[in-house]
Amino acid sequence: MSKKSILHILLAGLVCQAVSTSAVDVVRNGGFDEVLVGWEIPEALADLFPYDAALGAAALRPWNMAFDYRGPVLNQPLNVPLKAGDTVEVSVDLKASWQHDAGPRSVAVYLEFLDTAAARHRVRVINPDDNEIGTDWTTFTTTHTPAAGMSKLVGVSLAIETDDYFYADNVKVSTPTAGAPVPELEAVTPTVAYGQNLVIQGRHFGTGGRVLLSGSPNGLTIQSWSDTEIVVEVNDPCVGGPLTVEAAGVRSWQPRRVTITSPHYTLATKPAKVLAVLGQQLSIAVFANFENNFAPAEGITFTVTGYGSGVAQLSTNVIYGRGGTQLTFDTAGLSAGMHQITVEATGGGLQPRTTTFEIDLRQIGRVEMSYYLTSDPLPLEGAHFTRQTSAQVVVQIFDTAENEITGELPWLPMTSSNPSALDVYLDPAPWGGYSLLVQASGAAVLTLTAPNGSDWTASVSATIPAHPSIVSADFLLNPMSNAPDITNAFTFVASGAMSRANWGQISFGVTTVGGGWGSGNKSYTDMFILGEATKPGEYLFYGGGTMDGGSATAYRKLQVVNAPTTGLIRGLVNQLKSEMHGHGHGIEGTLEFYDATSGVKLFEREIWERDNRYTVPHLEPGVYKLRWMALDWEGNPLVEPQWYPNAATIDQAQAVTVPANTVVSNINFFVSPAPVSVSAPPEITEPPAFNPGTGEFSVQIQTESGAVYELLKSTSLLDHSWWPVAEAWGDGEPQTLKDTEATGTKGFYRVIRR
Ligand SMILES: [Ca+2]
Repeated sequence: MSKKSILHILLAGLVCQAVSTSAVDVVRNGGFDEVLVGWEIPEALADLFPYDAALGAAALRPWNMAFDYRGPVLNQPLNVPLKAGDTVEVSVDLKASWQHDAGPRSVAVYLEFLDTAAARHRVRVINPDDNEIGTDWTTFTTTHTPAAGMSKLVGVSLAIETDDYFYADNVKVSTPTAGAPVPELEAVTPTVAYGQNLVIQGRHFGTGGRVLLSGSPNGLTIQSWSDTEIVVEVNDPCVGGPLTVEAAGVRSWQPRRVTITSPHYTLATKPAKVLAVLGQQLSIAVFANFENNFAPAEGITFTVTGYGSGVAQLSTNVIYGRGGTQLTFDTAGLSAGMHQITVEATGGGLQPRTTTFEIDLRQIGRVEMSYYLTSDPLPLEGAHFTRQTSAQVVVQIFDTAENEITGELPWLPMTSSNPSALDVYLDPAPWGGYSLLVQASGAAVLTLTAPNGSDWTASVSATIPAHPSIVSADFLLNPMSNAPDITNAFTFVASGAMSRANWGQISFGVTTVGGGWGSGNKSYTDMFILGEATKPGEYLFYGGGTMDGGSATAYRKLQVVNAPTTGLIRGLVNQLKSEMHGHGHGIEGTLEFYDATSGVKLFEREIWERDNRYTVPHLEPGVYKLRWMALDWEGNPLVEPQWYPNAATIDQAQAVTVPANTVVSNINFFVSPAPVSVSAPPEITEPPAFNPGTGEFSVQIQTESGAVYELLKSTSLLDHSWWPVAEAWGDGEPQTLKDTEATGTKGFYRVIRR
């Protein structure tokens, strides 16, 4: 179906409004001809550039965005007074990437309003079904009538609400009257110590308002305010970050970054918001980044508040260095709804800091279980199988409001009442899932259990012919140890002579060391050893063959345990920014083991996981000091190495005793990008500007004495490769930075201050 030129009218309702023919489009650079001028990239995406140079449009999921990011991608502040009866026309062109799969509703356009009591309200005005968006551009429009009491339209934003790939262009917001200008920042003191003044220069600041750093006015005292300059004194507990001026409720765009040079710390949680179901246990990382040699002897102490009848437990209440603590939160006792949990920290003679995370707690309303043998799903309830096989089981979980929430939840356990006939295998990897192993004739009830004990069942049965079938399939050793010198055997016996045998294992690295046919080719034995340091767990093997009358395959689970003469440690590597490694939640690096007494490095283990949990099995018992070293694709350190726990040096590290036949848990790391020297933070002083190949490019900047400025060029904003084309030493005067060789292809320019 062609999706070109389809005009989608959403939310129009039945109320007909006379829309003024002189409606004015109040969006600046809605077609992205000037790249992202006028648009603000949210702080959470500060490292990204949501723009597609080839399309000349906004990329709502840039390639390096964290897989799990949901929220605004581009915001534009507006300043449009409204009167009763005014309507707002909104229009946007949307396009799907070839990579997208038709999900629910991935793209949303929000308007932000200010009411007469100065409270802000976000309203989702466009949110089409993904099926309505093609790989060609489609225009979506709506006419929105603001709720009663809205006095001003203060923003428009483009948001991505699934993990899918979309583009947006030609954003238009038309109102009966033209808007007034929004505050614009031109120069901001980049670094400041507590007790000092910050000078903000720009335009359209009006006569008063607020200054926000990292979204908070705390610790900021306005000294003077004019239309073009604001002076504000900065004190604890201000933590720096992106600076926004809010004049009469209207915010500036393109925040400038301010760094606090006094010793202090910042708090953050990850995740900041989590969707969970009743009774679920959550693991939240609480980060405390110590800055500028902040090193209180007594450490900083955490308390958790606001959780009602939930149960909160911290892995440690006090930390002494840059890092964090792990919050385990049991939602048992909480009711469905939104819950805001606050973590407060005190210490170091500073005012307390708080950080919050939100739990969107849902009740499961309905579960749908189906299975695939071929390409079409069939209901699991009542399923009857007539041959030995493995069927993929798909579980879909819906809340009481019928929203599907499966993808947000961990795998729920599923058990079988009769595993010798019909067994269940769960591959616990994020991309894994359930398999129903049809082994023998019989009936079973499969039970899926929710964290609060609610369960859902499906009755399944099988009638397996005596022939062709696999009459037995067994391991010599089950469970088996992960010691590298143990040989195990998997033998399967068929109901008749096999002309061909098939065997193997799923998601598992084993090495075959021999094997062969049994008498009359009715059985086959595979001798194997495990890969080095195989993790304990359940692994799935299969064995089968072709016989007279057809073929049959049996599936069996092998239980691998840690060798009892060795130890095992487990933990989490928490990364404040998940895009740090470019693959979502995953972790990649080495865990280094040092002799706790001599400090000599003994060995290291490479860790590569699709989520942030790691397991190091088969460890020689000992007393170690441990260091996490994260590496990028080329093996370069990406984050500060960290000693356990939260330590910068081996002397500050704690010894970890690893006994034999014991699991040592909660060896957690909290890593942040290596801190930049505060005396010379590179700062983007001019946001990227586009030069369409006119042959010359120059920009004038106001310089500061002693600072060094560079004009950088890039041919594509997608790969983040910028190179210097001009340099200037600041002298307190305006200076011009010029690309004298801008005769080639079109490019992008920005100015940074070193
Ligand atoms: Ca465009």
